[in-house]
Amino acid sequence: MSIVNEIQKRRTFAIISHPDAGKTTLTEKLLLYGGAVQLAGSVTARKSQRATTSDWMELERKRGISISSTVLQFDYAGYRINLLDTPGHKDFSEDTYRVLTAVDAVVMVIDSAKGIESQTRKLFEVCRQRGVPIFTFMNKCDRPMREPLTLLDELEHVLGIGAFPVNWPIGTGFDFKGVYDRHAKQVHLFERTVGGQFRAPVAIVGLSDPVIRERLDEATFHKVSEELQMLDSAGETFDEEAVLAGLTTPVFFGSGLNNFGVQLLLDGFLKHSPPPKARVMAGTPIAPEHPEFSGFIFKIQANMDPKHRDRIAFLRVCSGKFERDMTVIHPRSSKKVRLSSSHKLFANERETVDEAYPGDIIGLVGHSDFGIGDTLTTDPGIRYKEIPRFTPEAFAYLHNPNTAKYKQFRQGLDQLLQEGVIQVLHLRNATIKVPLLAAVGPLQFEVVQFRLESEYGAVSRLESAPWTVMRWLPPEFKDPDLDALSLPTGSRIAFDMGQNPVLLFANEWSANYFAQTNPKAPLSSLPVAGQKN
Ligand SMILES: Nc1nc2c(ncn2[C@@H]2O[C@H](COP(=O)(O)OP(=O)(O)OP(=O)(O)O)[C@@H](O)[C@H]2O)c(=O)[nH]1
Ligand SMILES: [Mg+2]
Repeated sequence: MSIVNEIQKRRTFAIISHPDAGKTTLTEKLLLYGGAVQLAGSVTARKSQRATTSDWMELERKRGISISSTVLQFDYAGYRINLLDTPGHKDFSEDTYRVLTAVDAVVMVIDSAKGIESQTRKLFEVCRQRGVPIFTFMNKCDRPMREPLTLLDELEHVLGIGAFPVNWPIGTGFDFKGVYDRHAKQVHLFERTVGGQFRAPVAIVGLSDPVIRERLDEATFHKVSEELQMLDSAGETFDEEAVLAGLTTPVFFGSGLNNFGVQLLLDGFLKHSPPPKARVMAGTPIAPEHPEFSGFIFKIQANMDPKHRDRIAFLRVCSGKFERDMTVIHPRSSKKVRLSSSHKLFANERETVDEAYPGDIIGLVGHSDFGIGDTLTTDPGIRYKEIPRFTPEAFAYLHNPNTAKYKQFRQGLDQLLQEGVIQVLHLRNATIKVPLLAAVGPLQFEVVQFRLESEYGAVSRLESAPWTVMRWLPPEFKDPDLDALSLPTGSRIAFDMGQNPVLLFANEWSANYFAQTNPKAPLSSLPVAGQKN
């Protein structure tokens, strides 16, 4: 098959939303349709019992929340799908934002009882800035939900995106009977299956079919007929271009847990979502068909498979063909590297992969030099700059109470630092050398502690640190410049992992006060370009 055909059959997308809207549950059901898992792991009401494919980390299973994004590759209906389930919690959002650089489309999941929540709004903004096409799944229709028209209205007014309902719910809560496919003018009637584990049986009939009339009470039938008439008379047609530009979102209703509407979502998504397109590098588009191989690393994860105890770098292929054992340039180190250990990923399972095409996400094992954001390519002219940087807002000391385990503690911490979701800072003139951790949110510290113990056997103790704001100083500042600063009470000078000077403040006010009183020391909320990292 030619590379063009391979590219055309790739679909690479992330599922995003506010915590608990049902991303992991939906992921599980999508895998079921892809035939990737025989029996979708049931996400039971008792969170402690859940065992989904995508939430494979021990802590994720314990807590019932996603902590780290997961890549799942499978084939369905002639497509090669690379699906990424992302964590919703804002403390883990750095991971989610990085994933958004590696995908060509997203499915935004909304809890239909809650509407658009804060984290969904933030993630949506990032997608809009990147011009990523967005597909919406109104989830949890099996429970009392907001009026569907209100939900559409919210998309348009809160997010400012056009909404085109592809299907429409019939009844809600206990009376949820299925969805109406507006294009095919057919009703998909759903039956509940135990825990939604099997593909839900579907019967397809027209709205005026006696089967429907029998199942619907008069009021629901009239309400749905009226709503559908209203949508039709609004006269909007499905505007493919607006969808691809991220200006309109196709909306699907359903219930992930009960498998209602999941196949309609999957089929509708595949029909209208784009294959991999050109990546812009320093203003120049690099087409996926570009003859040279290129890609970038957007995530690193250690110990995914306890049997292997290694780290995987996740690479998104952007152009050309990847072949195992190929030699590529690693521009950051200016080295040539042979990529011999490449894997296809399915949550924490992996399988050697010999070739990959644009859109694919592959796992590379055994290159400690690789960092997040790095480009790998056979074309020396390509260097992607995709990965966004974040300013830490949570700080804590991490003590090692057990000196006999110092080696495990240090090694574990070093490996987790390579994943890039926490940083370690060094206070200037520190008397004790306890690692000072910095992260986007405090839950990351709990994850570090848990993983240090479960993956490295090192117990640790966390001590909160009194700062909430971190700012970078000009990288050329040396000791005399630092000595000359007049610091507000409670502030400290520290160094990041690239030895760049930073300031830690108790709060915004204190940071602003510093800025006013030290005009010669301009602060930046992100490391200035050209700094070491
Ligand atoms: N009633 C109902 N519950 C659902 C549905 N989909 C998911 N849930 C429940 O919602 C809860 C959260 O589901 P998850 O799939 O873990 O949500 P998530 O979006 O992955 O959460 P994070 O990854 O932590 O952000 C679980 O208890 C699910 O069983 C649905 O369609 N109907
Ligand atoms: Mg999840």
